[in-house]
Amino acid sequence: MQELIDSLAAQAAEALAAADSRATLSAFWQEYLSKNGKVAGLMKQLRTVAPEERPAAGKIINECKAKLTADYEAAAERINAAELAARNAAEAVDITLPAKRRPMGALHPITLVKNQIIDVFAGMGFEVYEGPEIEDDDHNFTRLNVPKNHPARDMQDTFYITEDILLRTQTSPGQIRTMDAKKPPIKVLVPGRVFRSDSDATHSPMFHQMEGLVVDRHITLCDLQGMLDSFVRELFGETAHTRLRPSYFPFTEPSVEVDVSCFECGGKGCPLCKHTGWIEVLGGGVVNRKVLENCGIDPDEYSGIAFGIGIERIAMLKYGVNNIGLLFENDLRFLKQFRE
Ligand code: 2NL
Repeated sequence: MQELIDSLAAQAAEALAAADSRATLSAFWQEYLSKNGKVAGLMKQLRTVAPEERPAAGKIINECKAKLTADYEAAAERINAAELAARNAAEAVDITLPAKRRPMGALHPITLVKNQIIDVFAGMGFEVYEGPEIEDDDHNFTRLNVPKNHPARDMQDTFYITEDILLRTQTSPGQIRTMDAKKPPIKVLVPGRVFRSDSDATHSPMFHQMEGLVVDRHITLCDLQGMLDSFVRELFGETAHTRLRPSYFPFTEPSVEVDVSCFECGGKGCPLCKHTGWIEVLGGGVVNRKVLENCGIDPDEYSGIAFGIGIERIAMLKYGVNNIGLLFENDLRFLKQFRE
């Protein structure tokens, strides 16, 4: 019996030393330590041993089993550690490798120009307000002194939703709402989408406008030109300056068209300025007394100036775009040129 046990112990020790994976270890356990394994087999053979020797032999088998179990557990720990180390080595990430570059989006040229204009006027102390795109006739026309039979109200220009509700044709109703909400001094900039039934190379039925309004005591047309002079210097360069030409809008009196000295040729004449040296950039004027009255502001105490800028027009001039459609097609070959 002792010989059998010694031989089994030696055999088992060899098998365990050779075990190098979970699979071979599991096979070892099946062969030696399971219910039908070789150690259990030895126990069954105890019957063949003389009764007086059985307790001693049983004790030796139990000791052998305990030692094999302990050795098995030590081997399991060794193999698990080795497998973990191998996995860590295989899955290691080289953090010194350069990162993959992801393509970055960019702001649309209209947004770029809108932000540039807001930055300039924010620097002069303007707040920004965005009004609704769907307006009523009262805010879009009546309060702005656009009379009932004025051509601007014509069905050809305005998108009506009902007889009284329409898509705003300019952002001025936003300034009317500002004057309703607060007392002078007012310095507000209203950017946003506007809508007119008009479409060709330089007109789109939806376009973006930026209107500005200042209402305070002693505001004059000179304030408008001074403000716009510093605006065009920031947007078009240090040598840019403005020229006012008389014009007409129902909501301003006097009204002006504002030209900027050509930033392409400096005023000598070129195709961009059609050889005049000047480029029309916006319209404005002194707020009509009737508009102030319509907003509950006393025109004998306060006066105001206002202007309206077409954002697409500025973007086209600045970036040399000759067809407004390019700004709305969202062709990436066009848009990628504006990545800052
Ligand atoms: C243009 C230029 C303009 C205004 C907009 C305005 C707004 C209020 C009062 C007075 Cl609340 N005026 N806005 C003034 C002059 C010109 O836009 O070319 N518009 C057709």
